[in-house]
Amino acid sequence: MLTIYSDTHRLHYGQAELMDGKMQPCFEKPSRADMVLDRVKAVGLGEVRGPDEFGQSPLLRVHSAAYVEFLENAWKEWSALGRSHDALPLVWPVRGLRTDRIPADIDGKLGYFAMDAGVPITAGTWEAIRQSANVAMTAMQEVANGAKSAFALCRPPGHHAAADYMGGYCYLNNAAIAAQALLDRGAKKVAILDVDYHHGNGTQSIFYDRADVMFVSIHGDPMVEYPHFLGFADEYGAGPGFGFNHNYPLPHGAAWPMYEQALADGIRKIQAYAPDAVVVSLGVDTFKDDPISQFKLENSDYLTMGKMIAEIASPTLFVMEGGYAVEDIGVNAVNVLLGFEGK
Ligand code: OKP
Ligand code: ZN
Repeated sequence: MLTIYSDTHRLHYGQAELMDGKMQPCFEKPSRADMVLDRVKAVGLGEVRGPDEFGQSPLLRVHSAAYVEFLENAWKEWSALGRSHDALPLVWPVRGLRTDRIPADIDGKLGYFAMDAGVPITAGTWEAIRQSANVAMTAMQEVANGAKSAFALCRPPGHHAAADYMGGYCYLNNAAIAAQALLDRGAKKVAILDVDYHHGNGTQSIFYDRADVMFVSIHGDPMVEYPHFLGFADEYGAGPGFGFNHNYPLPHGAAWPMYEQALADGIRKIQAYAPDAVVVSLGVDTFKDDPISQFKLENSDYLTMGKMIAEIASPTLFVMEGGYAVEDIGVNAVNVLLGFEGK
């Protein structure tokens, strides 16, 4: 399987995130991608190539122009005030506050375009997220051109990012951008299977009212897990999209037997949909030792996961999302790819 990877991800490295009431080193860090790349090479998964340049048009197919412009300029506006630490939002337009005007100053903009404070913007963030989307697009192109599969080793991840907001370490929604690009290249139906531990709220919201993208997600129950405010089982889609969204919230402590049932059911939904291509939002924070997650998957479960995904028998684009047990992220992510290839 071809892997697309860019070193540019290194330009995005937040200094700290607020968790459990204290500032801590960011869990979403460059070594995550290094470990996955090392494992891709160690097992000889296949060729590794850099991304091509796709410009802004594929981003604008899923994100608003105002949001993309904000991402591009945020660091400039922040640093122009003499600030040198990471830009972080601190105020949000919740119930009853106005969202009909975009603030002019950077503190207002950060809140307007974010769902939480887990999205530091640094000097290199724009270049890193742009290239992360290019990585997804380049791997997408391979699948559009007839490859059975490809692996987009994206960093930072994307599935919490919606049309006009960032959140949960995510800025541009790489999987959504790739899915839309597959449609733009002639696919009639694309299914997105999100196996990251956290619900892919951004991806769901982008395609919620559409029948040409089915979204299936297995994740920690939002009653007790981030992102808290989306990802429940009764979210089936809206309007023409009704019946094309399927959430499988699972309790803390869920191990493979319970996970497998949800995955098998989600895969049946995708098979019945008969998509022209599948995009897998590949997060491996379902691992038992993940420092911020509460599922109990083992290294070998990821091989089985890959085998099950292969049974969909559709061209498949894997897009890297979360996974914070850095020692195991490479083994787990690449096990899914090896399992898919029947190894
Ligand atoms: C990004 B991805 C947990 C705090 C969670 C944000 C998690 C973002 C995960 N107590 N903070 O889905 O892996
Ligand atoms: Zn996650």
